[in-house]
Amino acid sequence: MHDQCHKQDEVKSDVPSICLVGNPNVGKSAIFGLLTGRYVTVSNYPGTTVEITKGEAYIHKGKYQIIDTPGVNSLVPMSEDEKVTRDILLQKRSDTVVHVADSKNMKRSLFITIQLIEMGLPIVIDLNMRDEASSRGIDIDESALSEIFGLDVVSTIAVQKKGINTLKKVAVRPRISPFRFSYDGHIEEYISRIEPLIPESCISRRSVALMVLSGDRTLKGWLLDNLSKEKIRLIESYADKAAEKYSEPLSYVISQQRLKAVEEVAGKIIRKTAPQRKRVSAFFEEVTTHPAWGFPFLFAVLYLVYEFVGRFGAGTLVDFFEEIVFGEYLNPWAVKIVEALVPV
Ligand SMILES: Nc1nc2c(ncn2[C@@H]2O[C@H](COP(=O)(O)OP(=O)(O)OP(=O)(O)O)[C@@H](O)[C@H]2O)c(=O)[nH]1
Ligand SMILES: [Mg+2]
Repeated sequence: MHDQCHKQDEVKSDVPSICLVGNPNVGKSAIFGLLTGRYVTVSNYPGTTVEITKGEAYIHKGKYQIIDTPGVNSLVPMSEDEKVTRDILLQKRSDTVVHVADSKNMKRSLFITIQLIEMGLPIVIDLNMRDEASSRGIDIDESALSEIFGLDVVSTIAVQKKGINTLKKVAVRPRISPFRFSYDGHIEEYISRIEPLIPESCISRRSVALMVLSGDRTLKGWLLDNLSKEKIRLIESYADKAAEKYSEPLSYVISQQRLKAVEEVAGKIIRKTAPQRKRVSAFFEEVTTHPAWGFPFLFAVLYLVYEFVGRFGAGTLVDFFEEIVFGEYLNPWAVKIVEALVPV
């Protein structure tokens, strides 16, 4: 897989690359910023208006190229952004794919994880936004997740710069997951028919076969560049035949079967805990319900209310409005206006 991948890689460099991939809004760019520092380049992905940010990181004195990719909801692209991310994985060698996952939304993240695993890529899972997950009462069993997929799993809170050193450590020694899950027999049969026809790339033939079966039209250009028209026609005829068995589109059937695998994994790694109360509200709740401190606290609050409403509101503010606002400004102006308009 990698020989062809090296040939297609437009950046002929020995610097290993770390590619950040994940759903939209999960903190990829925040992690990118923490890994790379100041010197980054932003360029449009060839032939598109989609911006790709690249930077450098030094990890254990080694230089790495870090690539920030557009967020994806699936790696069977439905938008130009998603196509760019898929094309980077397809055509550019990634020495590591850091899958940035939103810890509070693990099912959505796992849908991407299993597609990256299917691609046969070297992966590290970064459970970001652990703070938001905890405050919603969501805990993730990191070691169970690591065991299920045979991958390193780290937790980060990018906005607090937490976990970045651990992420750096594991990002330079990623693993290829041995995790496999099978689709129904009919889909598996057509995967095995299409797989041998798929050209080499930076991702597995199985994952490309699944994209074709999902009706991914965005692959056509790449297929035309790498395959004869006859072979493409044969692949397409297999995809059409495979779809005939189902009343729903094959892309939907494949997604449903992936979601089933996601549910199974999610059931083993997501634990609900009591949501962490915000520290300030927890303090007030404790003081106001305390048998000894509750009443003094109540009197303190009543006194403050009296001071604010009784003295400041009814005294100072009323005097200010009566004497200054009305006495000095509004009343004299109103009298002047009336005198000017109504002849006496
Ligand atoms: N609470 C919390 N917020 C985070 C964390 N990481 C990132 N954010 C915030 O989440 C928002 C999205 O972060 P980005 O880094 O732009 O996410 P992204 O994955 O690059 O988003 P796209 O490029 O749109 O796919 C920003 O407001 C970040 O400040 C985290 O660990 N905890
Ligand atoms: Mg981003």
